[in-house]
Amino acid sequence: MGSLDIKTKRLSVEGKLKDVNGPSFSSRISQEIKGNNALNRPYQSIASQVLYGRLNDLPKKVRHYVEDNVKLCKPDTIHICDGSERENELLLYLLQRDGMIKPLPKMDNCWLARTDPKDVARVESRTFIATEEMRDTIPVVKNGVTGTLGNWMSPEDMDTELNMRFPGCMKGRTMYVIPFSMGPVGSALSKIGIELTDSAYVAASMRIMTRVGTKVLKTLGNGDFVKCLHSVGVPLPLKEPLNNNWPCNPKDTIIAHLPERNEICSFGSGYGGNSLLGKKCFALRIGSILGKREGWLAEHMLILGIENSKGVKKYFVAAFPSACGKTNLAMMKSALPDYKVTCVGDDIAWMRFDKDGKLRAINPEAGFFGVAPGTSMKTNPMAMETISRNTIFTNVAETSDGGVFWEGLEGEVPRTTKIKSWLGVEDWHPEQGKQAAHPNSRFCTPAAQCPIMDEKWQDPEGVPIEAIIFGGRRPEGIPLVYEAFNWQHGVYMGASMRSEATAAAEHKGKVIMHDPFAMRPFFGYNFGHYLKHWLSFQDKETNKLPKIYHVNWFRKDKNGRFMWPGFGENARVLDWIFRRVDGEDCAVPSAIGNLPKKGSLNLEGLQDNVDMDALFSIPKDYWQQEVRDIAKYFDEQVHEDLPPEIMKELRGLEARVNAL
Ligand code: GTP
Ligand code: SPV
Ligand code: MN
Repeated sequence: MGSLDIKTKRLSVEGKLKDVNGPSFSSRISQEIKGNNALNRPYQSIASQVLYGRLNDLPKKVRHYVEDNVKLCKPDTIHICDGSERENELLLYLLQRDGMIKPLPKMDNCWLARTDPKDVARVESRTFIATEEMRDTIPVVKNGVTGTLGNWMSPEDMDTELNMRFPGCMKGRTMYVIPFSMGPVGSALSKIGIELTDSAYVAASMRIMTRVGTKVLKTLGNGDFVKCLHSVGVPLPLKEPLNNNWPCNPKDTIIAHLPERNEICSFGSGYGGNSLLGKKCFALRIGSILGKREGWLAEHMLILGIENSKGVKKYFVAAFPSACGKTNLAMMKSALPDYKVTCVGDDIAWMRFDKDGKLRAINPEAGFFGVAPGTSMKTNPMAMETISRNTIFTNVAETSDGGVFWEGLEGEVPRTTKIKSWLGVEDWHPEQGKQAAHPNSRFCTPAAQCPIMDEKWQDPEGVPIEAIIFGGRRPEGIPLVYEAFNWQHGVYMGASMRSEATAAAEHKGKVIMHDPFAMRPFFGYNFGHYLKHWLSFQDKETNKLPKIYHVNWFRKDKNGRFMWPGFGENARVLDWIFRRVDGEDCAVPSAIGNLPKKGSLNLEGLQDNVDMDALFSIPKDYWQQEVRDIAKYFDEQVHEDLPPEIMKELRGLEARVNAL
């Protein structure tokens, strides 16, 4: 229990039996390179390098993984994380000593890190999945088209790439050994990973984002774990000076997943999803593969509880692309006094149908790595309270009185305070035309500090899900909310999601991108097979399938202003969904799905002047173009791997839109 016992199970969706827990990259290398003394050192010789923790306390498999990688990466010293407070103090001390963080005296145990400006977001173009069969990882695209649903490499080519990077990459540095659990320690739904990293910033952040420490090792015993190797890729002594004391190697960055070996190897970036390997790499990419194999779902979704004044409570999940509102919805302060929202998770959901056919979800994480800009007492007071202590901020601006600043906080800092921008510009003013904080600047903060954490947020059984919500940034054409006719139509809605690009990855500009299920950067396997997996849940009669919705908080008017106030006011949409799930007759069919009946959206007390007709309009031309774009996307990108059910849904939509 708690560990990964997947040795003999199938990996390939197409049905080939494969060894899914093969030797790690480092152990293969050490077997291959004969006659290299350093690599052939006996295991015992690394014990003297351990400065913190005891090698002998590690389960044998973990010890071997550490030993192999010490030989490969050649760190000077080793620190085995125990999760204690003493350890946290040590990490923070070392990070300050090295100039990677500084204290924020206005706040309580809060810290500011400024990165090299070249290392500020996930790097999708350098993120790969290596499997024997390309088709296990990505759909075969139409002739002449460049695939956009993930990057594949053969395991042999990947070995070559890794071999050019990892040998000796930790010279002069400390290797941190981080045993972590995704999900409550010991829960049957949880999984364990071991991250080896040469970044103390990663070690300190992983302690916040996941459950780290000795307890995890006890639960693991001699079970299998996801092997997570990370290096900033800057051995010492330095060849050139660092920028902001932030080691990184953008030129050689690679984020590699080897699902057949249960392994992640990430090189060159210290930031976010590139380096905190429990998050996107494990909980989504490797997680979705495990989910396909074992009959569950790993999704880029928040989980929230919503309770009405009669004490009736429901749980919803929602998938929005990166920087499109998950954290905000997950901990919203409802503008409707009749409702209370509680937070289970803000980014990732692991879900499975239980034996009674109820869909249950856990949040595999223990912290929030949330977008800072836009967060304020007005938009997200719960997040503001959460981040007031024990928080690591990265790439935000700082105030002269030792606090933080970013776009959106203009009304909450005294005018007399001076602001230093994330790039170090001392007397920053908006008139200078540059942003104070990087648009992907973030806070890393313990979930337990959020004042509205749900009482069941750590329940090993998970919470029962009654609605699934999809959404994105759609400036045009897409109504505030609509409901799928049924599960299959809902799966189509997820598949056809699109959204404006954001700063969470390297994409430039505000182009509208396809982002099916908000998972485009996070699919661990072929998107066509993923759709088949989602559709398969409707085949089991005992499954109580949640209703599925699409929302859009981001529609704009002619003047480029948001038509809907958003944030706490989104409770009005949750209320309508709540009542629909309860069976209330408050919807009317339209070409694209069920819309709220006139007057059924509770607008009582809404201060803003909202043009509801415009907000819910379904422009025929726009939707005809939408159907053409999606048909082209499916044809080119998913091609023969597109399940016929999805094409049928698209054709149905096309006919209904043409009849508008
Ligand atoms: P990731 O952590 O990247 O997965 O992002 P996320 O989906 O959690 O997005 P988050 O809630 O952090 O919101 C991203 C940005 O969108 C922030 O700047 C928010 O202020 C803004 N935002 C969130 N909800 C709303 C809304 O309802 N309306 C408007 N206009 N903006 C919103
Ligand atoms: C996202 O990009 O969806 C995030 C931030 O949640 S990161 O952890 O960098 O992936
Ligand atoms: Mn995210």
